[in-house]
Amino acid sequence: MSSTRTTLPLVHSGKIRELYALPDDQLLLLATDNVSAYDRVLPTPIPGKGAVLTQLTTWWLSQLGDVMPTHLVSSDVPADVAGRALVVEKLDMIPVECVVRGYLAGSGWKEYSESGTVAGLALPEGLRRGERLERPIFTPAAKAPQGSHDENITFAQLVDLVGEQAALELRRASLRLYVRAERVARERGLVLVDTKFEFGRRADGTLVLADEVLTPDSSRYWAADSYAPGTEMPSLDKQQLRDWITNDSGWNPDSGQPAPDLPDEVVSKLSQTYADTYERLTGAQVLPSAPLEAPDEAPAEELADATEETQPDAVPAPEDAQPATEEPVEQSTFIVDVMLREDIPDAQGAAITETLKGLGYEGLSVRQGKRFEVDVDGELTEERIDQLRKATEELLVNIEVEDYEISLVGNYDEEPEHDHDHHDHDHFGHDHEQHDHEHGDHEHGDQESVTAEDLPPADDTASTGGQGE
Ligand code: Q0N
Repeated sequence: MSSTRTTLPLVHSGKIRELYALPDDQLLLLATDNVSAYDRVLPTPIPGKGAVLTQLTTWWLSQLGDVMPTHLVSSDVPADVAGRALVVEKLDMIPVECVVRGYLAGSGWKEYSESGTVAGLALPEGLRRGERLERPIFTPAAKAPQGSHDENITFAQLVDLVGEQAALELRRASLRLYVRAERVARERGLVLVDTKFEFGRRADGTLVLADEVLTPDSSRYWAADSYAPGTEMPSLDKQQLRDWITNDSGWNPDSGQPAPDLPDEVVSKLSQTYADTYERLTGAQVLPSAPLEAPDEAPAEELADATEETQPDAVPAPEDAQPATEEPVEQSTFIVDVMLREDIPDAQGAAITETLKGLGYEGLSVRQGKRFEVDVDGELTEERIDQLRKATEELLVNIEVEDYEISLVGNYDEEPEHDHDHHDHDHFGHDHEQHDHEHGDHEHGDQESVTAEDLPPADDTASTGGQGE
């Protein structure tokens, strides 16, 4: 009897995923049920894992297909690998792991707590473990010269490896994908902490998203409802495994002894966690898949490598620190200022006016407002601005009593060097006639420095009230 895994030529075997050659420059990307921990593959497979991760990749690719082209051709695969394999375009792969981190976790937190940097990028002081970064950061990794472990590389090293144009293209694509995915995950109750993308090129040079995408093997997810920065938060999948290994297995991963078989309850809990993650994200049940039969002949061992432990946890090289705020990503920051209309009594503003009078400040009349910072991802079209205006009216403003103004203070679509000539400080105030505040331009800095320091503290009522001058 001939199985897919014995009849097709094996292109790449990583013990967790396998790639087989198909006709017409296509590949079969197959996910086994194997799981890795502490840099090795454990002896006990997790039933359903390969199917869940394959179908999660398909679902994410469908969510991201409008961000950039993907390598997915079809899910129509031979029956013996149904549900756990994809037909993909054969690409010329770029030998770099494109890691994006939106929260401080794992090796990123470790480095930050020691040096204030993540992969050499300087971050603001005082961030806590698990904290969401103001902007996601791109921390690429590549194979170390010797040894199979991936190591963080600086953006300059990436430029040396792939050229400046390609490096910028990879960073931009990775950040755009992450920004989209993080929002989608958050809407579904999951925190996408960090992830690793791989890209390849078509013969015509087009950059294409490849590999597994946003699976628990390539990403770290937390449950949003137990998100608590400052504490150690377990990643959804691997934690149970690590807990069992460290607390109950009696096995020391450093001992050189082979890993022990996993007990049934650990296996079924892990199966369940993978299925739960899938259902939470997609709202659908995992489709059943054929159990995976071992190939008659073992895959060529020399093809195996250690790329399968894909949690972005490579050892950092924190040399030349560079400001993290220079990451270009197609995202714009707006400030929405909301004030009570002139004809609506402002009790809090009046109270502040009275307080100031009590302190000896005569002749000042304070009205209180509120300010929102809104990040808009995606290309900045008229429709997007319209959408922001609508959202503002729907969510931020009671138009019966409040008035608002929207200012664009940062646009991250372009390279930082030549982004000053357009968009900055454009004014998108609405057209409600009588109650226009004539606020004028906000004195925000350049886009590189548009961060919280441009905003008054939340309780800084006097400065907010004073801006209508
Ligand atoms: C491929 N890997 C995983 C890059 C390779 N669509 C594709 N076309 C050609 N090759 C591959 C794919 C996919 N997916 C993917 N190997 C080959 C291993 N990575 C490790 C990092 O460098």
